[in-house]
Amino acid sequence: SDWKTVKEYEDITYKKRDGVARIAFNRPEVRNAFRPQTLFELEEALIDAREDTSIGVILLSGEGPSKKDGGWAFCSGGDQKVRGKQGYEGVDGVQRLNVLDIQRIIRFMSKVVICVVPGWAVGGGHSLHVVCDLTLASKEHGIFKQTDADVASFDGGFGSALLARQVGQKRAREIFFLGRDYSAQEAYEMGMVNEVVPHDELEETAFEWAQEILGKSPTAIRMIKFALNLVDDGMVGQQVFSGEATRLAYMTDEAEEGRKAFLEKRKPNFKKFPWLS
Ligand code: 1HA
Repeated sequence: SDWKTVKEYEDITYKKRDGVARIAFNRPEVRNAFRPQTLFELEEALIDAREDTSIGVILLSGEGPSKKDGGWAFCSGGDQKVRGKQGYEGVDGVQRLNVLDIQRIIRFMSKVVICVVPGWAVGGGHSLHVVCDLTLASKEHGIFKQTDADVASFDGGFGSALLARQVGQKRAREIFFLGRDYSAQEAYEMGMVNEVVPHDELEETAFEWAQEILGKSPTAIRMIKFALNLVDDGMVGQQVFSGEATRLAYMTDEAEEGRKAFLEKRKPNFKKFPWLS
């Protein structure tokens, strides 16, 4: 089947096809920089995809190329034109750092998020790629760059600490302290990109990766994602992982007895359930 647009937005595109959701930044003239509105739209789409039980994989990408100069981008981070003293200013006049909400949704989502990088992944856009479960990048146009220290910003959370888990401490410091450009191939060699793909094949390859994942056990994929997060996510990691354990426990006869007993206003009878060794 073909991609079906879920909803028309101003700053993003959002489509679904065969168990896959594709959400893409759509401000190619500014290298897909985000403003608060972009992130509110992204949040709504991500939550819609998360709540849709027919969707197992989300592709996060950037539309392009720019009509101005033909440049490609995944995302160039916060829109510096709307940056104020307390964050990025929305049309409501409120200044926010709401990309952090997006990072948490991706990190704690019970589905796989694949970052599809057709061009620049820069600043807060670089950090979004870091927090996604997998990254596929365009061989010709993919460029990774962490400009935070150039514009006096810093992602001291997943954007840096998780990056160090992926590429090692020395490389993470180099990426942040020098802010150089790294090709898709260099990013692959550092361990922060899963595959370098010819530009023309990037979208189809991402869809194929998604289809391969969709052939797996949803429970196993969820448990592994949250298990891999757990060690770095502290008590929230435990909460998220344990939530899945609770879900599995709910599926047992033992849990059923507990629920039934309450509703039937009687004492639960757990006698038939063994104290496993
Ligand atoms: O670190 C955080 C946060 C940390 C904690 C909590 C929240 C956070 C939220 C956000 C961020 C950040 O994202 S800070 C980092 C912000 N981003 C940047 O510093 C990247 C700025 N852009 C660039 O370095 C370059 O534009 C580029 C490497 C992405 C692309 O270079 P290129 O290909 O040479 O294109 P360029 O001509 O520079 O850009 C094309 C157009 O896009 C320009 O506009 P024009 O002159 O045509 O009018 C350019 O101004 C615009 N543009 C690019 N990036 C941004 C942007 N406009 C606004 N904001 C941008 N980020």
